Amino acid sequence: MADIRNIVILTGAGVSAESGIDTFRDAGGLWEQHRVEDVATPEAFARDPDLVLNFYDMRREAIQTKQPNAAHDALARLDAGWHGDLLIVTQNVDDLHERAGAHRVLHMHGTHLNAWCTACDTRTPWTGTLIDRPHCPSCDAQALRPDVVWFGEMPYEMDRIYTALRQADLFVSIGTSGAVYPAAGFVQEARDMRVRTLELNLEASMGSRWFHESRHGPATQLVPQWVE
Ligand code: BJW
Repeated sequence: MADIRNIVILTGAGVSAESGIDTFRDAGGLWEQHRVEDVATPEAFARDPDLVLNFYDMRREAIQTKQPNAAHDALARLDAGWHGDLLIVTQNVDDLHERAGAHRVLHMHGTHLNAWCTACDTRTPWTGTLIDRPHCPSCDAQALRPDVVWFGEMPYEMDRIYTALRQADLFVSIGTSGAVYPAAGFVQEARDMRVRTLELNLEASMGSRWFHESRHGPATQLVPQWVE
């Protein structure tokens, strides 16, 4: 890492798997229990809001009982001690990076712990349920939804992410299948900019072939080994 100054780290569901949070596409993952079209699109929310709100209420409640693992801890240590630019771009809607102590975290697919009012566009910290249609604390409308990015919606802060990628010396992808764009395309963006790329994942992902180096194993082992 001697010649590395600026790092972009992309994390996915695999980094939180060993904290007991289901991934999306592994055996027994979330999408085996719920078809993605039924719960993670704006059309699904319009068609059956109770199903969607219940799905997110259950996950929001479960996440609050989970704890950061050794991979989150190692990334938080790296964040605290790294003097160059560093950005942890997470696709995860949990807050385990922050609870481990990381500060430079960007949630490109939003967070479970906000409610978004579609009437006044205010985001409010939220740990309770949404199925009972609470009123927005700002405008009183009953128009709150989970502050997460569904298929067909624009992920958050893309300009900031691409700027960080352009300025990076190293791009590291941790625990993500490479199935969902635009995150799955970051490795190719990085390579186009001649940025070094490294994948840390349980197994070969859909994007493994794009990385300069790919290491396979559980995040709680690979990430601390890479950081120390
Ligand atoms: C471990 C481990 C351990 C397990 N240790 N590893 C056709 C072609 C290309 C694109 C499209 C297309 N048709 C439609 C699109 C666009 C679409 C898309 O990508 N669809 C694909 C299905 C093809 N994308 C969108 O619609 C996005 N918006 C968009 O594109 O806007 C336009 C735009 C264009 C250009 C620039 C900018 C914008 C929005 C995508 C929103 C995704 N939303 C979700 C739900 C969020 C809320 C919620 O949580 O419910 O985000 S879907 C879901 O997938 C979630 C995740 O963040 C995301 C990625 O999943 P992730 O994290 O990779 O999890 P898994 O389960 O897939 O993988 C886990 C990995 O971990 C595995 O590899 C395991 O091996 C590994 N692992 N245990 C280490 N212990």
